[in-house]
Amino acid sequence: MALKDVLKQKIEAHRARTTRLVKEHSDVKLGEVTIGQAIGGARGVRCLVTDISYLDPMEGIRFRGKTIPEVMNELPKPKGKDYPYVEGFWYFLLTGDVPTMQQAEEVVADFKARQAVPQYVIDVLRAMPRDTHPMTMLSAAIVCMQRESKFFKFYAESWDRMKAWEPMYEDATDILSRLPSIAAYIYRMKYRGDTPIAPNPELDLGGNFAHMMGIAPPYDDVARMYFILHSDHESGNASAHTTHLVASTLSDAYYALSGGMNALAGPLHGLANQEVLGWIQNVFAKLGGKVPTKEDLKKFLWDTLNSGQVIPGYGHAVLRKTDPRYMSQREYCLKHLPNDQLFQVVSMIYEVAPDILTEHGKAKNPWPNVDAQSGVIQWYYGLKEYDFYTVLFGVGRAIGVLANITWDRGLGYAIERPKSLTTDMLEQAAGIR
Ligand code: NMX
Ligand code: MLT
Repeated sequence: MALKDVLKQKIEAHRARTTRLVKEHSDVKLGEVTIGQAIGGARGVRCLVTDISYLDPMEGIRFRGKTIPEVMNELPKPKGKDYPYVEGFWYFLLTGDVPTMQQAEEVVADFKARQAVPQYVIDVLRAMPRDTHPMTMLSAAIVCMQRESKFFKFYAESWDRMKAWEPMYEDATDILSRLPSIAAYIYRMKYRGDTPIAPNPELDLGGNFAHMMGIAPPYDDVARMYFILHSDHESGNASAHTTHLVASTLSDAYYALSGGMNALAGPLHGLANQEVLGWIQNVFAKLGGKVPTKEDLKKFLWDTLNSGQVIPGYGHAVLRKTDPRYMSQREYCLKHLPNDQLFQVVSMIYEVAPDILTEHGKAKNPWPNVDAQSGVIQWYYGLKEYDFYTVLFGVGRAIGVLANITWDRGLGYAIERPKSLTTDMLEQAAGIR
């Protein structure tokens, strides 16, 4: 059965569960909200629902109930490759079923049929000053394609709440199939002397991305691994939440994803992976261009903290242990680039930073997150323009957030609109006014 038919069955079967919860159990409490949470970024407030992934603070992410190693082992892979088809992973995130090889390859073919990027997107990118940040370019490219939206037309011409997930799914698939070409175009235009490479119709998404970037294998496997690892982190993270919030107004996937990418562009979120590399280059520059000693590195970490900066790539709003996405990339490095100098520095930071952050006493989680490791792999394969790294994160993140908003429409989630209070009201609640 084709992906869209499987998804239709799943959504229709699931609706009864959501409807029952809303109709019969709406008053059941999931927690309370404190003043600390209201001022402090709603940390830990349980008020979002998604079945695409779940983040346990100690274990890390599970996609559709599976750990990262399970996903990497169980999903179908292109022949001779170590990492799964991104297209098969899209099938898995949407349906919760591990696709067969045939089902994964059907999605590969569907993506190919949709992947042509309209010329006006290229024109928009080319009209932007070349020193524009690549995340601005990515976000603009996505939103300028909004005129293609099938959801937008469906709303205007034949709205049916029960069927709204279908045009959302179509938009999501159109966008996903085009994003690698858009990202690679931005890269080649901006950093490789304006020499874009046309897609190769023989290749899957990961293979094609590597090809269009002009980077030889095994970078195709790096791309598959990277996009899968960055896809989803339950729905409270800033990019997923923004995408969900925008889509909750019945804005289409183009508007919603562009918004999500703007959230990802912040240094406390996705941009941290660019910051990590910049920071490590600084370590090299300041400590004599070689792998520093542990003592030198400790001093550098303290200098960073004492100057009021965060250690990029460390800490997390939910996680309280090393991010398994960090570990997954570390495994890749241990296998493919164990002697790389940058990897050695990253490993040394892993040895010293958690103790220093603990002694510093502020960060609730002193362990590394996904961003601490990812730039090293890109750098190793020649992708040294680290302001591009968040674009890679964005292409991956699109998979998760687009799966989420497809399900949002399938289950008819409401427009999001939490209630705000005034400072006077908080003081009254605290008994100090
Ligand atoms: N280095 C120094 N201080 C830190 C760090 C860090 N890596 N992480 C947290 N803190 C500080 C934080 O700034 C805050 O200080 P203050 O009270 O002065 O405002 C204090 O510790 C408490 O923060 P937490 O509750 O531990 O963290 P929170 O949930 O607010 O924020 C992050 C989570 C991820 C934004 C934060 O840990 C951080 O800024 N990390 C560095 C940037 C980073 O790696 N971001 C990437 C996140 C993952 N991603 O891919 O999106
Ligand atoms: C993410 O992948 O979105 C980050 O780890 C941040 C988060 O989960 O809040």
